[in-house]
Amino acid sequence: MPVAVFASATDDPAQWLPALREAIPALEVRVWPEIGDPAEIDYAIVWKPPAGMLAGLPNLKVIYSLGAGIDTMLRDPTLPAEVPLVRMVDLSLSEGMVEFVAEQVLAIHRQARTYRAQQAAGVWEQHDQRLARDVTIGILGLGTLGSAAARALRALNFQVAGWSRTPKAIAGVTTFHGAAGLDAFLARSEILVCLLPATPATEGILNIGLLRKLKRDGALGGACLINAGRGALQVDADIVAALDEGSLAAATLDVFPAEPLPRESPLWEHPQVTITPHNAASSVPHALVDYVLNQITLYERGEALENIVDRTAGY
Ligand code: NDP
Ligand code: OXD
Repeated sequence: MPVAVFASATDDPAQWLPALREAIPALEVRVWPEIGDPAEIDYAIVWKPPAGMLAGLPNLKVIYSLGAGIDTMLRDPTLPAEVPLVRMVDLSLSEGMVEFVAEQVLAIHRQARTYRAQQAAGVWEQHDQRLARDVTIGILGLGTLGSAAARALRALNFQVAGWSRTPKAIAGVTTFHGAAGLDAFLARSEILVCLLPATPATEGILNIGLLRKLKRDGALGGACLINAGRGALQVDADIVAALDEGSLAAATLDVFPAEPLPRESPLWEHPQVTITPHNAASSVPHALVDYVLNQITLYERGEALENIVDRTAGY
């Protein structure tokens, strides 16, 4: 019987094990650090495993990440280079991210912050309603999650553009790519949604220089940022500075360079900032075990694995 080790920095094994054991009865699952003989482990099912852990499993065949972003794992210099790393790509994650992005875009578009403040003050006052067709949204990253968000925002009739590393074609979405396409993309984006992975090329991309290039004279009367990609993409101090100087009108942040966001961060108290605790799209055990099951089945049958991380690209 093949043996898997389960290790997660944030997930409770008690939530995963029954689902894994029910879906894959022919798999023995051991929970880190009680793994018995490391040489018996065939598969690792992990989220942010301890550095060095995977290197200690000499017969590991495949590493399955419980998350879509594998930047933390790639930062471990001991990560076995010869073992395929499969990242999580699942409709449940895409649906969660689409809901989050749509929720936050609509909150900006429909002036939710203003109406909440008015309610708190007992004020009855209507403000002009903008039309989605007049609002321009730019999505950084047009992969699994970014393209799903782009399609959903198009369905709501926003003007949507996207930026990626390589050229893309998505019906109804204006696409840009590479360094040469970035400024034109930013210049037309009033709401910037970031769904990029954290790589050496994207780290710190959400800095004051970039934020100042966003469109401020559109239907919303200001530029807004939504980052649900990774905290390493953003420079927190630059976001505060951009808000304070007016380059940004609002920011919604689900991810941070340091998580949990330290209590002393000025972002917590900033009136134009919305904070969520890195839960834009969470891995839900019963929705994701089928993915792991399919991947293990593919491997056991000698078929090609899906969604193997390209370690040279870093995502
Ligand atoms: P994908 O790998 O499918 O997509 C990544 C996209 O980013 C691709 O379009 C890629 O372009 C683009 N990209 C990468 N590097 C660059 C670059 N240097 N310049 C321009 N574009 C670039 O990832 P997913 O859509 O599945 O996930 C995206 C990220 O979302 C994850 O890496 C993770 O960090 C984050 N995430 C956050 C969650 C949350 O709860 N907050 C939940 C899940 C994921 P190309 O296609 O041309 O290569
Ligand atoms: C992920 C995440 O990458 O939850 O899946 O951040």
